[in-house]
Amino acid sequence: MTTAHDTGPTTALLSQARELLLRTMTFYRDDPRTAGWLRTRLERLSEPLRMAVTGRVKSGKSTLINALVGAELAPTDPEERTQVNTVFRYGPEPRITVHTPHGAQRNMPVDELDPATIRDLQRWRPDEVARLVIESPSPGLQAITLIETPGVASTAVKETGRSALAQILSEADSVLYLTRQPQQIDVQFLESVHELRVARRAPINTILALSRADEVAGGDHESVEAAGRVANAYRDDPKLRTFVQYVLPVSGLLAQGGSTLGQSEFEALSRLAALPREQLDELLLSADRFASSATPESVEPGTRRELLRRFGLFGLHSALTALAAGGIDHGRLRRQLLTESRIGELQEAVHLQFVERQEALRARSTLLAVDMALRANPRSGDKQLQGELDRLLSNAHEWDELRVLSGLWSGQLSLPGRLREEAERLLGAHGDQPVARLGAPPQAGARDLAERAGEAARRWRVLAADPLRDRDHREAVWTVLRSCERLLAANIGQ
Ligand SMILES: Nc1nc2c(ncn2[C@@H]2O[C@H](COP(=O)(O)OP(=O)(O)OP(=O)(O)O)[C@@H](O)[C@H]2O)c(=O)[nH]1
Ligand SMILES: [Mg+2]
Repeated sequence: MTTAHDTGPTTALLSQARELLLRTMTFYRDDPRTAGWLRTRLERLSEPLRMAVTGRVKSGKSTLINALVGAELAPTDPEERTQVNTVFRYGPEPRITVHTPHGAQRNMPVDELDPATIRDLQRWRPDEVARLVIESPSPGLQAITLIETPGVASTAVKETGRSALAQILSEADSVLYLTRQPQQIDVQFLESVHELRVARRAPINTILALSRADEVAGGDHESVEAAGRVANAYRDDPKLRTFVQYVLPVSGLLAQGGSTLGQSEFEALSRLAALPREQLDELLLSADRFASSATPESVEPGTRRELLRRFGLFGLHSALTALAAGGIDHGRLRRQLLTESRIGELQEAVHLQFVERQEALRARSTLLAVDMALRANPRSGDKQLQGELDRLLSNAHEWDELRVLSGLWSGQLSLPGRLREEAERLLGAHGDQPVARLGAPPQAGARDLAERAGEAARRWRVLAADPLRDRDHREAVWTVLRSCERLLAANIGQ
């Protein structure tokens, strides 16, 4: 992060939130459970940002996590699998820790992490295991910790009676929500996230991924493109856009396949691609035929079944067509699968919306922790902490920015096209850094940035003075203006 960002207003917000958390800890110092719980929240501030990967049962959460981590760690299965919150975080050595519902922890020594071990642990019941923490030295986990939650409306969530929502929000700073196609149940869930007291004032950042995109339109060669069109349609859906910052299609399976493609898999695929075209086309007619056909013997059915599990029919189609055309080596095939999966766009969205905004997101989680502690343990003398919490929730410009952005996206606020684009950019929709907000070239210096911020501030000041607009509109314009002024202040005199 740049210096300007480190010393910017968001950092001030985070340190105020941290300060309040410390004071709340002192307030509950004679209550070890609450103080201990608050201490874990404090420790999280020095760890990577936490993103919950949640959504419908079987929406491909584990597969996508593997793709983001770059290793097959999370077990993926056709039957309902992930029953407990599973945290995937960076650690220098592979390690698994089991947390019980009563607060105990048990370290499980492992030489290597493999899905089978994790699968066995995930089979434990939620009343035996509250959380699994998987540590891996994978570089994919250095900037962000991923938390898979049981699917929305899954048996685990129903059985324990815990709301999926409460679980997620006490665990994560941001949410990646997966569904193959948004339905009422998804909208209800996203809406309820938004209606929490803290979230009403400080919106929770959410990306919606239309998952398993390679299966749209029957899994043929146009599937991922078709999924892109579906995502575009939802991008303009006012109801969804009230709750989510970003909508995009992704195929976790192709991404996982691309990021973990092994040499023996590449060789088996190459042998298949060398078959006469007609034989290959026939083999690819259906998943059944591909997996169980007696021929070709050069790649036996067991291997074909495994290839089908790993890449799906669409992935096989795409890989074999590319290999049959020739000139594709292992590295290129990996890149092709990754491009088709559209994982790069998802990673970029995660970076722009979450990693770059992490100070504001961490501040929100910290305030949420204070709110939860105060609500769960009311006692005399807590009014002052409550007042301070309310003040931080009401006054932070960061929350106003997020609210105006969702107002613009959901259509509750309207601005003429060009102004709207500029407002979105200045509010940080394309990245939190000053260069992104000001639409400046990456190498722009502080002076250039200050000039751009000054010009933008002048333009928005004129708009803010327009008396004909309604209150919401005026407030939105004021918010953009304040963002310009902050950018100006951060870059002036540097
Ligand atoms: N074709 C295709 N299949 C996928 C994709 N993602 C996941 N799958 C398959 O869908 C099934 C479920 O995938 P998981 O990743 O286990 O889904 P999940 O959401 O973690 O499932 P639960 O944790 O049990 O709710 C597996 O058989 C995966 O191979 C995808 O992008 N494309
Ligand atoms: Mg899973």
